[in-house]
Amino acid sequence: MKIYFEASIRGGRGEQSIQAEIISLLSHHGQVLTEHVGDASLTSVGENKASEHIFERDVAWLEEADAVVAEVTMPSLGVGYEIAKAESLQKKILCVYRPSDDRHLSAMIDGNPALTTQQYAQVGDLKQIFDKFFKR
Ligand code: 6K6
Repeated sequence: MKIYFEASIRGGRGEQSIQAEIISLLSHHGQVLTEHVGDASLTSVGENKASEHIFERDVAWLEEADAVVAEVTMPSLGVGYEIAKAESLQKKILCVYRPSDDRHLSAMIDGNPALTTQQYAQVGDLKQIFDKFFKR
């Protein structure tokens, strides 16, 4: 199982440590193609590579992936793009987020019947969510 994990980079790196924990959980279900997303040394400036290179590499990985998991708590243009791209490629997509009183998930994600969307409170809650998603 090849898993494309996506989460905010230039949208903000405040979720990085949670992203790293999610990658660790996902690695029990297959090969995570995008491990760099959780890398603490990757700042909101991103990798020291040209944007064109990153775009081409990430789209190729998306095409190769069997499943896509998106952490959407931190809004990110790149993640929104990747979700739409994955949908057009007919990938199996899971979006996870932590709800809060002052933050609401975009209706374009929450209202999309092609996506499986799950709320969680703590990273530990994701184990059961991932077990169920990857069993289907
Ligand atoms: C390169 C040079 C300067 O900044 C960069 C950005 N580096 C990235 N490296 C790898 N993947 C990236 C990069 N930027 C965006 N992505 C992809 O978009 C990842 O797969 C993330 O899921 C998503 C994050 O989008 P933004 O808009 O939050 O950056």
